[in-house]
Amino acid sequence: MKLYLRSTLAASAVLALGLLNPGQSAQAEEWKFAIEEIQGSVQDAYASKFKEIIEQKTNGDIAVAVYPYGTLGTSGELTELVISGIIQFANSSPGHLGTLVPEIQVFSIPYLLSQNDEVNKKILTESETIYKDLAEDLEEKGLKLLTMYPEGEMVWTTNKPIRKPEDFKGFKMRVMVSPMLIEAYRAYGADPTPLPYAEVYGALQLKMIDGQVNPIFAIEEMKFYEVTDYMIWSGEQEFTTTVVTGTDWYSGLPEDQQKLIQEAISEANDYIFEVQRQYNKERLEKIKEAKPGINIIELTEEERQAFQEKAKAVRDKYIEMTGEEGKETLESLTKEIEQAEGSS
Ligand code: 6CS
Repeated sequence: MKLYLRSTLAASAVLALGLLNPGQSAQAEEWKFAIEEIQGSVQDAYASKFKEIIEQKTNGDIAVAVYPYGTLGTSGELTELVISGIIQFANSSPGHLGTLVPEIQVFSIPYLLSQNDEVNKKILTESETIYKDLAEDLEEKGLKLLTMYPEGEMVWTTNKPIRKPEDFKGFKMRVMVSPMLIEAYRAYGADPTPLPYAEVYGALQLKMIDGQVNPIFAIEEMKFYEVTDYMIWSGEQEFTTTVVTGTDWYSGLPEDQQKLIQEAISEANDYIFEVQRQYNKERLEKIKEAKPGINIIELTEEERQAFQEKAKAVRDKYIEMTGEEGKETLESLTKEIEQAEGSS
């Protein structure tokens, strides 16, 4: 186990792990799975399903403890704990992983993934670009990529209507801590403000930022709708996440346990695609009930095109940041998406 930790917060998570044992039997081996979201979220549904499958398949010989957001640290710190082998699994979303693995930010390029859910499902579970090229990039940092899945379309929640790039002038838009996302909102003409997830509500309330972007289920459970007046669908992006484990830990496992993990990942994947769809649908109704005055705006095709046009520059920025290898990743992923769209 690598014991070097880059942040003191991550080190304090180690202490928290000692104190926060969610109570498994003393005999059971325990695998720890940290998520970037709170209980009741899409990531929680996935991790809970994974837990259920592992515990059932091993008759409880292996227990999985799920640690929700807020118990062990920020997204970046969770990734660090996985690399160090202190915890075994974590969600690590591209929007946060970009400072460590710049190539993964391909998923932060607006209007890259399809508008067709089935196409995205196929890409996120089978793409060679993801499971060969990007997986190698992660491997170099000590992370084994187990899977990727979508969590729903990103929706802007704002304090004013945004219908065209000019409306973003002087607008402080909160983004995840990713250089690509900063470039994306800069390209739209906004003033991007990277902040950790836990600070978004307070920053909106105190008017330090003017808006944020996330899938509907998150807007509901994090109560962002309480402190913003508009929900705007721009069609720019699907929120995606990865599930990672530590390369050192995983490669030290017996083959049957590696197989068990792969099976549980695949079963949990089948489950989550439907669950995230349902969560996003139901939570929109909850938001409308809780705040009937919320303004719902769906940008027209023409309005979306203006943002799409601006987003073209973001592809060049990605290549600038990642070089020849990133260029190949972007091209091969784009080709795979087009092919999947053609045969859907
Ligand atoms: O906006 C964020 O930072 C977060 N959004 C979601 C939906 N999940 C995790 C992530 O940290």
